[in-house]
Amino acid sequence: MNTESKDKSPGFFSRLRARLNKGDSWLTYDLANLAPGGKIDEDTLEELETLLVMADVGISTTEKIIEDLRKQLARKELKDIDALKAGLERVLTGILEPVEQPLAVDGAHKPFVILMVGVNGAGKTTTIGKLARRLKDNGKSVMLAAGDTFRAAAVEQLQAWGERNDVPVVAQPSGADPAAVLFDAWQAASARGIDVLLADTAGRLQNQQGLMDELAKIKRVLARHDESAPHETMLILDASQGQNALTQAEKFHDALGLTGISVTKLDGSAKGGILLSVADRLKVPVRFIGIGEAAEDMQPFVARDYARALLSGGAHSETA
Ligand SMILES: Nc1nc2c(ncn2[C@@H]2O[C@H](COP(=O)(O)OP(=O)(O)OP(=O)(O)O)[C@@H](O)[C@H]2O)c(=O)[nH]1
Ligand SMILES: [Mg+2]
Repeated sequence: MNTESKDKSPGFFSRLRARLNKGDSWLTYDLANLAPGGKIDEDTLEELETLLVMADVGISTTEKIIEDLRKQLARKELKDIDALKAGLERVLTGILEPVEQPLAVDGAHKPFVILMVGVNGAGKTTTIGKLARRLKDNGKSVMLAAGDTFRAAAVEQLQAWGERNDVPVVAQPSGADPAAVLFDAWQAASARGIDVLLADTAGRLQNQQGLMDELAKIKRVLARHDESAPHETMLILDASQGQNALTQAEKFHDALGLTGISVTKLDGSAKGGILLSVADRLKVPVRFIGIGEAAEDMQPFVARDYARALLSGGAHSETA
């Protein structure tokens, strides 16, 4: 069976499936145990409810899922564990599908500016590197802007990705005003007719008001020169942070008006449930998911693949 989607990388779905379920806390491992006699009833749903909450799906989203399954049960659609799995997959896909909206670079904007934001260590700089590679492979010209002027090694890290992908990097000495760096980069990109400008920023916690204001300022400065910029304000969320990632997403969205979210570190965390909460509560498009550090370990988010990966066994799937 070919469950791969439109995407070029044939191994990504199986790798996602294998890596997502590597941990033992995602509900897949227990699903068959939910109904020892094979009968699905209210007790089964209650147990499933607990599992979903433990898997970081969040209380309100979990309630919504269980409510939907309860209706299926009442309609006698949940005859056995396979029917429950299929029913659950439908519900999860239904929650995820509305946020399956791939990033589209609008050629009318030159440069199309993507501003990366998120807490410390979420994967902003790595995602920029991976995205630079992707965009180049798709024939776009790319420039990187080192807007993280705070962390000493941040500029070198970005430059390393720049060299690897053969894309120019605009940087200033550390301590410089990030808004000034990004404006500089915008001018350079604009003068050279660059298609996409990827702007890095320093990590910050959602409750550090001064630093959140700094991001708002960066947006204002960019908008002064192109009122439609930035064209994408993308939050990078580390899946291993569980429900805390939802809080981050809500706060960043309130402060900046996010247009996209990418989720990293879905490998080795077994916390894939967080994406359901984020999709259900925020309704912000989910652009990419990351399952490793290499450039090919990032792919556009596909709702059905993701729901399937959550619900299928991991250990034996590498070649499935
Ligand atoms: N396993 C795994 N590691 C990842 C993934 N994405 C990023 N990382 C790693 O996470 C670490 C932090 O990534 P960075 O890209 O530096 O994160 P950042 O958000 O730029 O961090 P700051 O600039 O310090 O705020 C690095 O070691 C990355 O290689 C992923 O999808 N899976
Ligand atoms: Mg960084």
